[in-house]
Amino acid sequence: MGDPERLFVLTGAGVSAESGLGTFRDRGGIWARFDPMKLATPEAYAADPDEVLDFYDHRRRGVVAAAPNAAHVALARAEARLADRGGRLFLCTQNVDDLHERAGSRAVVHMHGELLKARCTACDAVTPWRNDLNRASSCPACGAAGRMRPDVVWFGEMPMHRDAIEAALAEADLFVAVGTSGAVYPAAGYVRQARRRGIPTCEINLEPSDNADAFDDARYGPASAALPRYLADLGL
Ligand code: BV8
Repeated sequence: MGDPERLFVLTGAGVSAESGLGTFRDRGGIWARFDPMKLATPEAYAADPDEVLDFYDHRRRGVVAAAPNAAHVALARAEARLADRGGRLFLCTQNVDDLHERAGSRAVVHMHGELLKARCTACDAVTPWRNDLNRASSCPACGAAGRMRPDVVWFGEMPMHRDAIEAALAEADLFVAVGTSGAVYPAAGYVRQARRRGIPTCEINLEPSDNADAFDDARYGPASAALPRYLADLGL
């Protein structure tokens, strides 16, 4: 394979695992301990907003306290190196943390939203938000109280930035998935879209993911070691 010019990277919770943020589907993971249907759906929020807001408050505190690891840093460095030689690294993350940004990545597409932002369900304004949210929280844009929710994508909601993601998939010459189980759609389907275009695909994960057979290359190990090594092999 020649040097990639248009690299599409999809990241998942495994990239942030070594920063101390829990993954979802591993043994002891977030969805092994909590029912996602009771915490990460619009119906759950309508039925019991306090419980849903508490769950996200706890996770937001974890994100604020965490720090990027070597996997985040390697991706930021690769983005800059590829840009220097006229290429582009499109970083699409399912993660709601801000560790890619804090490692120095400039253009991060958060397809499942961002935990450090809140959205007003009255006026739709999105506001940076680092503190707890509760039913007294009011919207800085319209003043409505009790209408703020985490700006994340719940099950049954439409993922964000779909047009930019589709456009990047259509022009990529290498697709790499890192630290994702391949269990949640539409993200889990991107590798097959890439394969249909005939471009090389690689997964970097602790163990084979649910759709490991869809990739034509794989590197297994902790992302903090396997990803920098892989990017170095690409000259990035
Ligand atoms: C939608 C955000 C319609 C907030 C989350 C079939 C086709 C299409 C859709 C569906 C379908 N069947 C069902 C659906 C609907 C559903 C879905 O996929 N359900 C699944 C469960 C079957 N999808 C949706 O509802 C989505 N919306 O489809 O809209 C649509 C869309 C497009 C076009 C037309 C119509 C919305 C989904 C949003 C879900 N949001 N949460 C929050 O964080 O609370 S889910 C959650 O899973 C996470 O947030 C994360 O974003 C997502 C993916 O998880 P991963 O990142 O992969 O994490 P996981 O723990 O699973 O895996 C971690 C991996 O890392 C493991 O493999 C592990 O081995 C590895 N690892 C661990 N440590 C390390 C490591 N690897 C390397 N190094 C390490 N150190």
